[in-house]
Amino acid sequence: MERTPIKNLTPGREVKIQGFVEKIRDTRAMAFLVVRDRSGKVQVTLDKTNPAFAQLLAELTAESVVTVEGYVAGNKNVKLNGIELLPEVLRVESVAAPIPLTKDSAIDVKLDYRWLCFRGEREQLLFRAQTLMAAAMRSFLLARGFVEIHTPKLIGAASESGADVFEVGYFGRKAYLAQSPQFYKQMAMAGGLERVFEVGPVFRAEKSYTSRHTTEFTGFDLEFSYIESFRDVMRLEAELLAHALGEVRAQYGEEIARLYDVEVVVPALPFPEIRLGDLYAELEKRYGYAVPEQERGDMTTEAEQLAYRFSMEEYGHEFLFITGFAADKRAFYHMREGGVPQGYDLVWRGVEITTGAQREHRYERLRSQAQERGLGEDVRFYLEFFKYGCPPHGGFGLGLDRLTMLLLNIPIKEAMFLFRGPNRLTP
Ligand code: AMO
Repeated sequence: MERTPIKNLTPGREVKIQGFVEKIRDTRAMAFLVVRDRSGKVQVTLDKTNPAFAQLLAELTAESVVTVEGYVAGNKNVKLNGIELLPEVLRVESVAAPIPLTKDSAIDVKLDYRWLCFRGEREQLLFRAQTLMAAAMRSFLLARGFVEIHTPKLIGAASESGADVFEVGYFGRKAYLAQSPQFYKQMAMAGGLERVFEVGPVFRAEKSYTSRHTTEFTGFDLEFSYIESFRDVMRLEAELLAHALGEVRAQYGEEIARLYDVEVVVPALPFPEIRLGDLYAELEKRYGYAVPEQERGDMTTEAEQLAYRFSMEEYGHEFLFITGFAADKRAFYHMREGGVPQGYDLVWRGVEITTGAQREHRYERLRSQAQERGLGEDVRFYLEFFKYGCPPHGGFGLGLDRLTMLLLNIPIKEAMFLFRGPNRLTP
């Protein structure tokens, strides 16, 4: 018999279901199981006068995996959807040892047994919402002529800065794990692909212990050619996010509100924008926040959080673009005009989710901006990309895990399939 998803069960049919045993209530004559698969739950009612069932029940534990074949009956007394499954066959596929987790277990214990957390309703929703969000972003870009690329993660030289890079042995020499597909996205522009994106792993050897840093995350990166300014990049990103959040709200908005107590807000276009200097002036005036002098050209963590408050108060908007960073705080490849990097950060609900920019595509200028940073040998191969003609272009990098974490208002450790941090390499 073919397996039926539990949510499709209707009274009056013979079916086969398979899933985890969520609950066992054992009485003298009868036993009641709640069986759960990814689609739903159903009560299985066992008559213990059947000796085969009585024997199986003796060994059955919570979270064991079972196959049940039987008849679906309507029963008004059953709280769970008013139906019960009356089995003819009950087979225990796998007996579960006692579950080493409770709702209140410490986060590190939960991470040790991450797969058991996946069985919960919240986590199942997380993966469905994240899948939809990424799929919506992908289809938005495909509709606009973007192609998806897959760039190497093992590289011969550090990509962004040289700091925060993981070194690995590579047949007797050194290789590094890619910190960003940045150089290769730009190589695609020099190659005339015009519009590319990539969804892939990004590695950062940062010893950060915060709720939003991880040493390996999934980057959603894109790059496109023939832009007139970095505002074209900002506009595309705002449209992309509004589209993705629209889809998530339509399909999962209610469930997210019920299980995570967060409203999915579809952001209005265009997103508000403020220059960094003006933002600091506002934060000081409104909230008495004085940024440390040496941080003035960049965003601090406190400033990100306050920027959310400011954005809600001033624009009624959860997103805020910040522009006008100091050149020495930004990557060497950002185009500059009058010394100002032509790029931005995007903050959502108080956390940076994106860095984006128009890139310097003119070989001589790019070379001298690299030299300023003392980058020589490491970027030689990259500079080559710009020698033989390259369109003006720009793009951004978006952290998918941060997006999920902010969507559901949870720490990044709980927003990822498996978190990686300075102290965590397992499971
Ligand atoms: P950046 O270094 O700002 O820019 O990274 C882009 C986005 O990636 C996410 N992110 C992280 N997420 C979790 N843990 C981390 N340790 C972490 N570090 C970064 C954030 C961040 O905004 N090449 C540029 C992008 C570009 O200009 O296209 C870059 O990598 O969401």
